Amino acid sequence: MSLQEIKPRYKPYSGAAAGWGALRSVTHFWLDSKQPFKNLRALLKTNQHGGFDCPGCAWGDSPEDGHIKFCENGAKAVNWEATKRRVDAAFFARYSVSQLREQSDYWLEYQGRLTEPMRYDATSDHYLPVSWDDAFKLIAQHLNNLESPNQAEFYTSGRASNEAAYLYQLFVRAFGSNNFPDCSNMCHEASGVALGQSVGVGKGSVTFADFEHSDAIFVLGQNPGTNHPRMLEPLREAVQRGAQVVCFNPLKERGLERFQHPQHALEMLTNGSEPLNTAFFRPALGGDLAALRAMAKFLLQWHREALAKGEPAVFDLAFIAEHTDGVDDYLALLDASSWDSLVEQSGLSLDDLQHAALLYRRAERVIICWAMGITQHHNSVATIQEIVNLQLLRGNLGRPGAGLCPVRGHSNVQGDRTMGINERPSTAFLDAIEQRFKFQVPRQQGHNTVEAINAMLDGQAKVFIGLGGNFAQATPDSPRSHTALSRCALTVQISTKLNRSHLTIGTDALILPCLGRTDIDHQADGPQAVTVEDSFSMIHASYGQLEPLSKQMRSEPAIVAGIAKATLGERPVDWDALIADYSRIRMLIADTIPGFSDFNQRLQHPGGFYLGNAAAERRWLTANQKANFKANPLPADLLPPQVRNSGQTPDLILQTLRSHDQYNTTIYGLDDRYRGVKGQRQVLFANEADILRLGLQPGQKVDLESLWDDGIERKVTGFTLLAFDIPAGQAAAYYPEANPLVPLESYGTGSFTPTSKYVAIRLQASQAETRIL
Ligand SMILES: Nc1nc2c(c(=O)[nH]1)N[C@H]1C(S)=C(S)[C@@H](COP(=O)(O)OP(=O)(O)OC[C@H]3O[C@@H](n4cnc5c(=O)[nH]c(N)nc54)[C@H](O)[C@@H]3O)O[C@H]1N2
Ligand SMILES: Nc1nc2c(c(=O)[nH]1)N[C@H]1C(S)=C(S)[C@@H](COP(=O)(O)OP(=O)(O)OC[C@H]3O[C@@H](n4cnc5c(=O)[nH]c(N)nc54)[C@H](O)[C@@H]3O)O[C@H]1N2
Ligand SMILES: [Mo]
Repeated sequence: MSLQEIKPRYKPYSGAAAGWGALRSVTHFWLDSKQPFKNLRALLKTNQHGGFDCPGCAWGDSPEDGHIKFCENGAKAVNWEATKRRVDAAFFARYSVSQLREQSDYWLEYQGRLTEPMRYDATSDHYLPVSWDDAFKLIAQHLNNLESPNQAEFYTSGRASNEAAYLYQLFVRAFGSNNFPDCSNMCHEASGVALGQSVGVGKGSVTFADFEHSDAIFVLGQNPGTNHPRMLEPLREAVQRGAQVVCFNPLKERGLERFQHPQHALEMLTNGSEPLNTAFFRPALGGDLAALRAMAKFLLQWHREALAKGEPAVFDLAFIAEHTDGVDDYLALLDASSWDSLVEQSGLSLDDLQHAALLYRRAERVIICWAMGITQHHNSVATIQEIVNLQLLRGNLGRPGAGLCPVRGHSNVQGDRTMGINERPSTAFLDAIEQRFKFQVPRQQGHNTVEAINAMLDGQAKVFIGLGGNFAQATPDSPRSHTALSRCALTVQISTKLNRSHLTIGTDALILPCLGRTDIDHQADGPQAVTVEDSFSMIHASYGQLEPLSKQMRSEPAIVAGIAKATLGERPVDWDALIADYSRIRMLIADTIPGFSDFNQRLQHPGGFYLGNAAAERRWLTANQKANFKANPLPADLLPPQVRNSGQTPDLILQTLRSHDQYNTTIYGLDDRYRGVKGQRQVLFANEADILRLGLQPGQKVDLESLWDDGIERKVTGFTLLAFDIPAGQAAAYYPEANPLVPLESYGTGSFTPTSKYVAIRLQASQAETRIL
């Protein structure tokens, strides 16, 4: 894709997911990288032993090596990173920061790789080159001048390797803070919180092999065709061997309906495609808690009927008795829930709910998968605990082919948490760090993303350091998070590509260019590997394959070590020695984090090693050493009181989601193939009946305003209305364009995750010119 103007178009897509469309799209990105042959060689090393871990999603791999293990969107991610285009000193001399701010997110990242450290110069409004030493000194000066270490925020995005993340947390804790806002706070935080309370481990319990043994795979609030394309293969295989794939999604996402295998020539040529889902339910936004509860209520009814007739129990009574706590309260809650309330809140008919329950009951081994459609809601923790409740009733946890599968986003977001990127670390973790490194670790809870934004807005936090990511665009309430960053004394971005966070800056600002997954990481003792953890708790090594574009780029661990050494000196470790050979970092990890003993040796094993999961072994690391049924009340109303108190009634409830041509805030192109959208991103998907009810027309431009009772106006303008197959009362728009609408205070109970999938909005015919930023 070159950055040409494409005429906006919209025409529903009739093809299957993957297949020819995917092949065409990949070829574009390949050629556009300016080094197609090198990248092809690199691509063949994706997710292979001795190759690199795909910088795309966190889906795991089949343990068998040999066959090709990348997908269309993984190929896009690789070609996007491994481009020959450079954003160097000459680029920053050409454009002032104000000029760059006028460009779209798409344009900014498209310009290429950041190749040398830069410091903002307010007088000229340009970034100017700075030496690495001066950059590190500047950071150290700012940090050491703070009144308290808690006046700095240390953000992490989920691509950082285990080695980088471990050093980062060690440095920040030695500096004296637990302020670790991270992308996980906006992503699967609710899964970690809910699973931790329910079953004692905040991670998925299944591995790749479980998908081969499952009788039913439920996919809730996830769009794997775009966001985890490699997951389509096990789903397809499951359907082929007669297992059920049951989807809960308000949108009929193409990847969940039909899938074509790009490596099966016959299927491609004959246009044959596998119908993927065997049942598709379209709940209300945020309606999954009620839907899951209704399924459990049906199971309870059938269980009682079976016992009355002397038939085998529906529940796994032995499992419940031996392993769980709280079942009585939970069953009482099911009895107390009215069918009417469950139907109303789920947005599904009683027949549908019964059908879903029946599919669930008929399967002996069930895996439930979920992603952002579940986690980015007000009641996400309760919803995930309801997933667990359902699974506990039938003992669908800790046996082959059954379990819990929160499908993670960023390729190492799970590993970063394991390494201690956590604003609320466990006492055991802090004790281990304290004992190993002999310094007093901070015990005070740190800031998550929402708290970090508030601290910067209040002027409490003065330094922001971002280890990857795009804080300015990924966070909610964009104008406020932009103000938050701009109130800092210093903002530092450790990045591969230019984005809006480099233009949303404090008084002092630095850009520190780092190596990506595909780059060879040369250090004193030779090229280094890093490690990552996937959604199935598999740890494996990643070796960059391509010569870095510039000698001035540094690896993430080296940058973190450079900042640490300038700030703390040789305390608490010899930072340079660790960087010369990362196996020394892994030895420290092995000393302090459970499950990593003999880390360096076990890494040699093809496919890596499994970290283990106590819940999968039916060992419960909860306070009462049981798996807990959690009897969370159904919310009285899905609409939060702050919306009701705004005095206005919403026209629609909006979810913000990803197009096929983006990776979070990275926009690869302006198309969303499976939803039929071309050349545009400022669109609002809505039901045609709703469009007409509101006195508007499909194709018309509208302004969107969100409702909250704090008097702040939250608005985006010039969105094109697209009549779409979406349930009445709902709307969808792309993230990050719609982020200004998400109130900072609108977050999930117990998770602090912004409710990106539940925003109450009003629509108005637009006066504004469309402007894509
Ligand atoms: N190519 C590509 N891959 C990616 C990413 C990317 O941007 N691009 N991002 C990565 C990251 S960080 C993440 S977290 C994952 C995200 O992966 P997904 O969670 O698949 O991402 P979203 O686009 O947010 O899609 C959410 C899905 O949930 C549905 N949904 C919304 N609300 C509800 C609801 O209330 N109930 C139900 N049942 N469904 C609902 C939406 O219709 C949509 O299909 O993907 C990762 N992989
Ligand atoms: N409204 C709304 N908001 C959301 C979401 C939503 O669904 N709706 N989703 C949320 C979710 S799930 C997530 S995970 C967050 C994502 O939030 P982030 O992780 O902060 O955002 P990304 O867009 O993934 O970050 C992209 C940038 O990362 C840098 N980068 C890429 N690769 C590397 C690397 O290897 N190293 C380093 N150091 N930098 C690198 C590049 O400079 C690139 O511009 O957004 C959240 N925000
Ligand atoms: Mo994510």
